[in-house]
Amino acid sequence: MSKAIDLSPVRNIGIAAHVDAGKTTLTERVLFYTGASHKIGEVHDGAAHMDYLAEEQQHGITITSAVTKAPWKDYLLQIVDTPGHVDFTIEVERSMRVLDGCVIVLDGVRGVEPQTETVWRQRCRFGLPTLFFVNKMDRPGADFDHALASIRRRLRAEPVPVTVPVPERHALIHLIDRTLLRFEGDQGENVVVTPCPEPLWQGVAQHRENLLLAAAEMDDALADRVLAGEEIEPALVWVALRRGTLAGRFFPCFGGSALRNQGVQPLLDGVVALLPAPLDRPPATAHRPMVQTSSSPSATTAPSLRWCSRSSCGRAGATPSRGSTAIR
Ligand SMILES: Nc1nc2c(ncn2[C@@H]2O[C@H](COP(=O)(O)OP(=O)(O)OP(=O)(O)O)[C@@H](O)[C@H]2O)c(=O)[nH]1
Ligand SMILES: [Mg+2]
Repeated sequence: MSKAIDLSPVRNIGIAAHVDAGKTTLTERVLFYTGASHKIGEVHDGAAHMDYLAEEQQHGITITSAVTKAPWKDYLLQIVDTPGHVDFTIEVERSMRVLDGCVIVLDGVRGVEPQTETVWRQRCRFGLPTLFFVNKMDRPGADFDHALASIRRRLRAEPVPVTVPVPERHALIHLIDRTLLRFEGDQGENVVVTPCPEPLWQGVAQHRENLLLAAAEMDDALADRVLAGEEIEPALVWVALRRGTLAGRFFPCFGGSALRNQGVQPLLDGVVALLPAPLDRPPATAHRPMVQTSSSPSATTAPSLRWCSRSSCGRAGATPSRGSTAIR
């Protein structure tokens, strides 16, 4: 008799972004912090575990999607690192079919870029609950608020910040817990959590307010308490944020710098708390290809059918006719 597997602690997530936003660098940190790998492999050294093809290591770019497993606390993450280059966009598309949620990585200097818009459209097609990670906050010119504004303007989506980077202190402010997080040790493996000092908190108080208002949208009782100015327990905020994220109402945003080992562990906490388990997702639907049978009453009127693989569609004169079925 087959044994039932509990899927509630499983998170099937993809990492998607414009080329060079830092997806593989981020995934390498995930492998290291979760203990799935004993050392961090850097893309620029041609040593990233996720870029396993010789061509990927040689050129420092991801070409194929690669999947890996990593345990985080009581959860199991199954992560797909996708390529960002436009030539390999079909790799992102085929990965999204098997995912339950995704993390879209932005470059903190550039914000939303052209290929970010493409992966956003792909994510919309599959209705995937999504978090953002604003990476490269160590770079001169990085601007978290600008990145959030670009999500609003170019993707027409509502970003809700959860962690706000403080690059000059090599730290993050956690808006739900009201804490300051510093990443110590050679590779940022020790997360030191202290209450957020008042002067720093003043700078992010508006973000906290926006976060609470977003959470309040999902829960009337919580809304009353937020409007009354009461202190809200973090657990309640997480539950409301999860509800809004799964419903696609808003998109929690985390910040940091994967290369400098900052901000990855709180992102993982966000992934397990906010993104869906497989059973939280609606069942996948498959489309039965139209089959022409002589007994079918519509057979004589049905448009001509032609299976069209991606390669044959690309050939001159192979434009799919009405009613043809693309196999992807
Ligand atoms: N300064 C800085 N550089 C970073 C950061 N994260 C990644 N990089 C660098 O950005 C470059 C691209 O990083 P990747 O991780 O390969 O980016 P990617 O999104 O996986 O790239 P593709 O898969 O080819 O689209 C590498 O040189 C990284 O070292 C960061 O947080 N800060
Ligand atoms: Mg990559």
